[in-house]
Amino acid sequence: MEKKDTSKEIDLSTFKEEVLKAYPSKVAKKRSKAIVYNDPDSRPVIQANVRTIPGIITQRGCTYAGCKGVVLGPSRDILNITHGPIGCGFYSWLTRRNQTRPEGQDDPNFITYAFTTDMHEKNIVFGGEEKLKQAIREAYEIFHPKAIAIFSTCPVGLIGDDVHRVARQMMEEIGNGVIIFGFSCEGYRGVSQSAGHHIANNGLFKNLIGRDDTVEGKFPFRVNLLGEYNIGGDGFAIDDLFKRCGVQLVSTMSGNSTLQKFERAHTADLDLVMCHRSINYVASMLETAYGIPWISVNFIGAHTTVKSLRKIGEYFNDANLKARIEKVIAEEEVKVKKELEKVYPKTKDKLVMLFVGGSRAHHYQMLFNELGMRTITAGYEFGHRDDYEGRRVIPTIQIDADSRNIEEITVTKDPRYRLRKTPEEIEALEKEGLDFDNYEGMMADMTKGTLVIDDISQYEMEKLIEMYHPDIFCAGIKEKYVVQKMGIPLKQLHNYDSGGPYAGFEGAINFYKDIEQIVCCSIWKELKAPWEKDGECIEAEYVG
Ligand code: CFM
Repeated sequence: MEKKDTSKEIDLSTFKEEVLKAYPSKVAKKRSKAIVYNDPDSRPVIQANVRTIPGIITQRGCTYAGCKGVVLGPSRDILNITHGPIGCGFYSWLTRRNQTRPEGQDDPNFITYAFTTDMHEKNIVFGGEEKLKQAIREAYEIFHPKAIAIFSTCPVGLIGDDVHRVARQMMEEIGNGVIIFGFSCEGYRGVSQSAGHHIANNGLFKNLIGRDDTVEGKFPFRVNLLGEYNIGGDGFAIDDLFKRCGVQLVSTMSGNSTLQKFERAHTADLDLVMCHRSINYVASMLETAYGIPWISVNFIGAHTTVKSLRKIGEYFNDANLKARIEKVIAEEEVKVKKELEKVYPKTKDKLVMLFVGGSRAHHYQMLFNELGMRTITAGYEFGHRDDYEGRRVIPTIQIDADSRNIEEITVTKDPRYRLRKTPEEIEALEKEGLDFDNYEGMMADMTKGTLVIDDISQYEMEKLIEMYHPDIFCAGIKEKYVVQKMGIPLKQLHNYDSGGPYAGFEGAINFYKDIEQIVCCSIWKELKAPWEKDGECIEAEYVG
């Protein structure tokens, strides 16, 4: 494939019309609402979090993946059992590269295991509850975990197995203070993994948070980091920064987490929300029940890391803390600058396309900006309108049948509720630039006229590549080889391929190096798919 001269202006304006041509009219009408041209000031309405049209090849995963794989999966000492056929458990086993580091050699770490009830036809016909009970007994006998979580896959809901009843019964049968809780996170329950996040958040709040009032840690500035999953060691990089700055991390949800950290999360004084898509519900619940304010942060990108650290300093307003933060920033900025100077002339003006999950397609634009690269189009797999347009649009989002399917729990003030800051203090901090309970969304950070596409289809992705020849495409494993066969390098931004950490300053440096290697590698231009070589061309057309 011929490479375009990237210094030329790129005309994206014909894309939408061009891509919609191929669809039957009803599909085209629906897809047209999910493909919009950005305006960072007015932020156009985008269709998001609605069912994918049957027949379209989507990037999305399922509700079970969002609950088990994403939110609960990274915690190391809760024994997670998948109630379902073998594939669901097996394919959600460690492919996300979420890392963990037990403190002592004898501390439990169940992440390396895949626990599943392995339902067979007999269980589907006659019910799987007995098999689940047996699995719990066996797991307890062998591993003696303090907590067991059960995750429902599609057949569980279809045949009516009651995982919550089994959890209660087994908790009674086993005793010993073990906590057992279930999730109704059947794959079909929502339109994507996003429903699974919400279900998981409710479960965390109902079953774990607030169980232990112990206040521990040597630093007085106590924070939770929500929506950081320690992919490729990102969480470790952030932990390290916090330690150097003197910030006490009470709980990370849920990278490198433990049961105890969840149980003590309510003892923190500030919640930092990184991936708002997957966990904004917990931030709101912690604020309502315990009075912990929250702000959004982003540790993807050196500039945003600086900003996020300074926000923490502002909030606690302690001279010593602020000085430590500034010292760390000054030390790290030297290293970052040195690396950036080496790669910038090579990466500058390269074109990026980013289609990932529910927050990274936004957050990683910050790193690409640092490299002087241009994101001409981006989108989420399962983001909601607020992830694109900003949190303020939430009241205007229509609640459809799929959203009603997810339990809404009512959270009230806990007797331990404690105001961390008076309303006057919050107001003063807001004047200083701290933005509480808010995030601005992807559109605010993308330039005018760039393309924002929700739940991109494979066809649309191919069309983008054909028309604009990006220097790098960022997505996941399902897209990787299709894109690479088109001669465009694909960087996985879910599991980072084999790379990372990419968070914090250390992560930014890693990212600069990895991206420079990828976008400056000339091998991609040589790549020809077999059918291109043989001069064959296979094309099909929809005849509606
Ligand atoms: Fe949040 Fe995530 Fe993401 Fe996500 Fe995910 Fe992920 Fe993701 Mo893959 S929690 S929304 S459900 S940042 S697994 S660590 S990379 S799609 S953009």
